Amino acid sequence: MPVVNATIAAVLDEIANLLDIQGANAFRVRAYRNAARTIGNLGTAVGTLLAHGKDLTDLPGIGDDLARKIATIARTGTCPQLERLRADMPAALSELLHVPGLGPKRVKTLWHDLGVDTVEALHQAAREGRVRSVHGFGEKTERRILEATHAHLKRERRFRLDVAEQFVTPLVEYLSGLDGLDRVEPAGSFRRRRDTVGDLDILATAEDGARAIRHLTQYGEVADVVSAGPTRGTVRLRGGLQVDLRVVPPASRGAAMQYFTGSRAHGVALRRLAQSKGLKLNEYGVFAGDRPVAGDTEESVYAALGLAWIPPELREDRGEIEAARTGRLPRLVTHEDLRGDLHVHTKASDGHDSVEAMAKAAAARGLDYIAITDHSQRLTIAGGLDPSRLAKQIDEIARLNERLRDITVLAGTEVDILEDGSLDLPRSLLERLDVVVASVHGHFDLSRARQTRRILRALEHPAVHVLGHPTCRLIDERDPCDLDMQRVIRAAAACGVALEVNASPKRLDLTDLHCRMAKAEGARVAIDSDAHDADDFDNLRFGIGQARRGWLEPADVLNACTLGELRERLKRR
Ligand code: DGT
Ligand code: CA
Ligand code: CA
Ligand code: ZN
Repeated sequence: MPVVNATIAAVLDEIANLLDIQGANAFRVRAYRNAARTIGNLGTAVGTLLAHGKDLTDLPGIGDDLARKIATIARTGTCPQLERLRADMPAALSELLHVPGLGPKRVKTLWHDLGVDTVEALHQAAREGRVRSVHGFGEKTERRILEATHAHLKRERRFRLDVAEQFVTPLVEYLSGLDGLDRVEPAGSFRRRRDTVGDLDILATAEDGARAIRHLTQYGEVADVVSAGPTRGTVRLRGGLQVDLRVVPPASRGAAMQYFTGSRAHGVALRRLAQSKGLKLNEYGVFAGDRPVAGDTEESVYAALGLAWIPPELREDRGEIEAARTGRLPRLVTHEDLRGDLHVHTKASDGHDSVEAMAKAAAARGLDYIAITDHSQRLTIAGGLDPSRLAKQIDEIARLNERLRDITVLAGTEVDILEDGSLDLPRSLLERLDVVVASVHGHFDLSRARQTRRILRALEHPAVHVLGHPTCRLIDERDPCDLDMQRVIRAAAACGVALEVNASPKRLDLTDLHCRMAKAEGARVAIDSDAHDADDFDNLRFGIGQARRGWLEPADVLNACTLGELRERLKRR
């Protein structure tokens, strides 16, 4: 049974955390953390690499010892070292590290001095005023811990779309392998391409439902079975993701797909519409009295209600039903509409591949152009380019274009927006570039007024073409900057600057609602991979999902136009 990369990364992270709490050597801890990041970012499953005889020590920062451990984890989902660490320490300690503001040092202290080993115990200790008595913790810290643990205990656990996808692909393949279990397809928020999913909903058809559900419970990644009945089963996979499988007869498949795709709000609105027409809609079909009038396909269900079929990404009760009724559904942008990618890194800064390798990878995926946009000098940890290195890269790209046939490489930069809204490179150099992406990489916590002013100033800079990852959120890691997005989007429209939908599944920034706002204000959007290695071009599909959720059409997307049109638009700016 394949262990997905996200699980391997989680195991490595847990080892790092437990070692850190034990007070192990910092280099050792960092080695595990870096390995977790490397594996988590890989485009190909480790199991597949190993099956092809690849040597894991070719990956950056992975030596013989780590490679052996990773191979063990890829086979078994765990490794002896982790089991030893877990046996030595309370199980919930790693969970404490997920409370904002708590690092390994503090967790270690709280554990030793107060015996706190769960989030609940810490919350209780803070409530009783015991935390402030610990050396290095004051009243203020205690109050923050009280709030953070409260929020943590209340929050529902969600999974990033790309992490969920790593589980979905092998699971669907496994389920489809059972004779008589057909048309296995994800529904729910996963099908609607939300940026995160709470659980996975899978729909399939079968004559013998109970047998199909039993097959699910026998899947190798299942950690525990929550329920297993004749038409529905729920299991929790290793790593915590919950899966609902529903099995329906073929005649109800369309209605069930519609029902379990949701969203709830969309479903409620549809049922109301059905009622107003004297019909009844449920997960088995559309009925006039007891007579079924539709249900085998989704199209038939929508048609019975007088509606065009609505793409899943739009099903949030945000006006899509009215649009489907009046023939005004948008022609949503697709992956095939993208002609280029305007945000790409190379090993000149913090990417892993050369300009040429990135160009070839993009060409292989059918793109006509990419812009190379390495970091600028201020980002020293990311190997940012100073003016002289950037000037050399411009020449390198010009030479490369003479040799390349299938793709054009544009010279660009991802220039840092400094704290005051000025840019990290001189204007004269920026004006030599084909594409200037301007992004924030620090001072995330300025006040709303200052942050907004900072971005507006950058937008007004005449050399800027794209505002990179506008809110700087990292899903599950960093909240978005406090920004007046309405003003930012209006200013972008007025200045002719495109707003990025950064397609990295950790960012997905702009979000769906901001895409919609951009369209309403007449601002263009650029759907970019922010690729750091060749495989990252495949992330574009996640950006497409958000853009579609934001009702965007090809005309709204800057990099859905031809190279000729793009050059015109960049010049006109
Ligand atoms: P999630 O899992 O939180 O990311 O979001 P969903 O949309 O996947 O929600 P989930 O898994 O609770 O249910 C899947 C779909 O099934 C949901 O979008 C609509 C449908 N559904 C489930 N329970 C109900 C319900 O009680 N009422 C209605 N109207 N629909 C429901
Ligand atoms: Ca779900
Ligand atoms: Ca569900
Ligand atoms: Zn960036």
